[in-house]
Amino acid sequence: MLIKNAKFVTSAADKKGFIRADKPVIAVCGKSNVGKSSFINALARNGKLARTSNTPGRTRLINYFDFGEFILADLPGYGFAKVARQEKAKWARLLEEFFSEAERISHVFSLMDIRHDPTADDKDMITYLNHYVLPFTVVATKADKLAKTRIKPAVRSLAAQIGMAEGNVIAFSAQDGRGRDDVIEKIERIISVNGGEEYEEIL
Ligand SMILES: Nc1nc2c(ncn2[C@@H]2O[C@H](COP(=O)(O)OP(=O)(O)OP(=O)(O)O)[C@@H](O)[C@H]2O)c(=O)[nH]1
Ligand SMILES: [Mg+2]
Repeated sequence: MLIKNAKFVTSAADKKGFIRADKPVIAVCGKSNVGKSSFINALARNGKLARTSNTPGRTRLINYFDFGEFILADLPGYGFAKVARQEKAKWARLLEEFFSEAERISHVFSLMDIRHDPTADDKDMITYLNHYVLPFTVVATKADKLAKTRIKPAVRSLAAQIGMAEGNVIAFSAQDGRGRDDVIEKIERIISVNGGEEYEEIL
């Protein structure tokens, strides 16, 4: 699959803003600063598509990007301590609404930092995805920050801690492009599924 000219579509602050797409919508979730926007930019090969930032909690809206054959939804990050309680409640409601319309979401990329153990929030997110019976893949971000020999053991450890098969965890780096091909291959499989029959098998 060739990705070119990925474009920003729209932002949604609430349920009314959710889009009804005629192609698969794939969500990207993870804690603040884990690299969600950078992941999207790396797939698009466009560093300016999604806004990235050193300041965690930057993306407060759901941002949709059209990749031609599919849509990526950049979800606001969780686990940012400095956010006010009211803001957190708003976030929770937005995500709840988003995931509760599971039939509109073809897949979720759940991003976790390859250097750290999954946080309680990361584990909650996995529980949540399982609860809504959403197919997902874990993307272990910032792999360039580990020595090459440590990448595989880190993936294995991450997979074990969240009770997933190693094959469902992809080491990724927005910086050096590691894992980009694996993610695209995964997306190809997701969008080639038609009629939902194969989904039932996967689930
Ligand atoms: N070295 C390295 N840095 C990365 C990588 N991905 C993201 N970063 C850096 O991590 C910081 C956060 O990246 P973002 O992509 O903005 O993270 P985010 O998950 O979208 O953050 P929020 O929108 O705040 O939830 C930025 O300074 C990025 O440059 C990566 O693969 N390698
Ligand atoms: Mg972001």
